[in-house]
Amino acid sequence: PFLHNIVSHPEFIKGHATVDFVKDHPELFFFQKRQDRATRLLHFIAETMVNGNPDIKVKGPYRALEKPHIPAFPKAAEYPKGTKDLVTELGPDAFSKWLRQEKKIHYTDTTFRDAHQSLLATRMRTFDLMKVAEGYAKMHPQTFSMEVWGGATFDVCLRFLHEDPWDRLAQLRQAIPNILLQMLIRGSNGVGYKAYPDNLIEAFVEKSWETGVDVFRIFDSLNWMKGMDSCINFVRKRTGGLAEGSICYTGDILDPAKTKYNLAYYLRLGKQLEDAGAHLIAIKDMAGLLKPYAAQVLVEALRDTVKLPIHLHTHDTASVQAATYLKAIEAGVDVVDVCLGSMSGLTSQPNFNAVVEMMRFQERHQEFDIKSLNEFSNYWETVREYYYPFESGLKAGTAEVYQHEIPGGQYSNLRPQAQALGLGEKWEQIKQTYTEVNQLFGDVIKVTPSSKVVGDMALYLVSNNLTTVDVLERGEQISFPESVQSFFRGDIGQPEGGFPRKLQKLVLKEEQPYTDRPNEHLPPIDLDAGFAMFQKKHGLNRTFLDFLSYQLYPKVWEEYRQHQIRFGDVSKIPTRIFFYGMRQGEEYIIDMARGKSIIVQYMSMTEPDEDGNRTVFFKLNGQTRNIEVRDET
Ligand code: 3PY
Ligand code: ZN
Repeated sequence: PFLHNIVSHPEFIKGHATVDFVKDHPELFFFQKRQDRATRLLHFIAETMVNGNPDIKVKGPYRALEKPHIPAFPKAAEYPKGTKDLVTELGPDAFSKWLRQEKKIHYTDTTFRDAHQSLLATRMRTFDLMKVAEGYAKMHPQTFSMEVWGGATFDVCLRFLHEDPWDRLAQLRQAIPNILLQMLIRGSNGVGYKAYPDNLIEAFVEKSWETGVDVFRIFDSLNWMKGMDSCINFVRKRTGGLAEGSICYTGDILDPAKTKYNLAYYLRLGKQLEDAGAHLIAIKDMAGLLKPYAAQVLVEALRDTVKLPIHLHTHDTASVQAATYLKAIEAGVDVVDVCLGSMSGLTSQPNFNAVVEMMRFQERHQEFDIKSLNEFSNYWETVREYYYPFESGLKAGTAEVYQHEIPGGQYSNLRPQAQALGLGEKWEQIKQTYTEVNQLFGDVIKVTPSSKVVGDMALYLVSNNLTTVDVLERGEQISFPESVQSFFRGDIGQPEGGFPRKLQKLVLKEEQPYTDRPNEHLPPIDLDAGFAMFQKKHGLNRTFLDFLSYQLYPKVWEEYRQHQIRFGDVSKIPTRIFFYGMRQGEEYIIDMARGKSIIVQYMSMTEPDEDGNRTVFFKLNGQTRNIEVRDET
């Protein structure tokens, strides 16, 4: 391996290797330990069985989990042509014009991203997505796009699922070559919670496109154009994809008492996004506040103001958002975001299957094979059970959302966060405080990361028995949460109407805020040199995509890498085993790579010995294997 490391080194290939070459490159001595992949996976399973999956609080016995039924599709058939083919044929600008004059309503299926982000704390694994990706693409090619990437999925893939988000995207692209794949990107914040250097975002956008993203839904958490401009540009300049500029919707345009975010405000933003080069405009109703009659007014006016197609996104937290879609469709909206029935509703998107049926026999109806669409929904109904520890606990729609305005994607996270802080019983108070913090901050747009700032402040106040009145009266003595300080400094941009001055002073104390782009304060990264250093540290077989993950989430990536070294590619482990381990005698086939599978059977485990270690016995392809695991329970 040493010789191989030398001759495959980029500098060696370029002929730049000098006498000090070996001395200058310690990575040449990193040899991947040849521990076989199967053993590493057995280690992970044994760990899970002895100590439980650290991401869930429950350890078996678990609910009866059935095997999901994979809907039928013609495996040997070619992929029918879809929107991806049309963009390739027409190019993004002409495609945008085509969409704008389409009579039929179009649908984005969010099942693979926002639906599970909003219902199951983003925990859906690649394993379960891949089981139905090809079938869906072959059975439902008239879907406008599938939202499959970005938002919180990037972070959660690495941090909790220990899988590579780029690998997920590449696999999905391969299985879905005909339908547009869509991602959510937080403008200058990428898929993170803070601003990154411009050239990092540029490289990220370019690589996302190369790996499979077609539609980039770009938003800024304060609706600040300066947070979106450059990202729209990167999509236009670096990719052949579509830049979708977002208007984040909050408040209620029909409420005469709410003057800050009124119709004129949203129309101005729509025009600015068009001028900035967007191919589509999204109305991103992240909390589900856009009521039906407001949608009618907004969509009509927006279509009159811009020449671009309008794409409507909502969350069904109040349970009336199908009515919003109906009014929006009547008003001429071009695409709506829905998700398969069993993953829909509440903090997720409206029900795809039901909305398709709602439109049947109407002039804008888009034909779908409803029987098959229902089968896909049934698949997710079974799979969803595997993830029950991540359910938010919300059982029915709630009109409270019109007061607290908590985004759907945050709702399923904030509650466990509160529980983890021992504030589970104060959930009512937290929602109320969230509402008050929003007013204290000057009524801000709340979506990642600004929503996290409001959430952090609400949790901070409740856990310290403080009120918003205390903050204004005794703010000098309060040391505010880091995210709140960062927000008032200007690190995630400028809110509409500016920051409340008095509060800003209380939060920042002597520190000075700034009002220009946070990215202006971040020097560009030397990507070539940085990548070379990264490879030096982590080995030559780390790719540029790994390097990008590392740049976005350094600590999370390093932990992911350690996990991978220890346990291998755990994304291949079936979900039931991944979370809950195996039952005695049970046998499973695990597909490790194309054409390579192993048969694993769990036999038994010993009691802990005097050092606290248990031995777990498996059969691997019929041969007994024992794995020693320390019992930490
Ligand atoms: C995200 O940024 O992850 C969101 O889903 C915002 O709505
Ligand atoms: Zn959303």
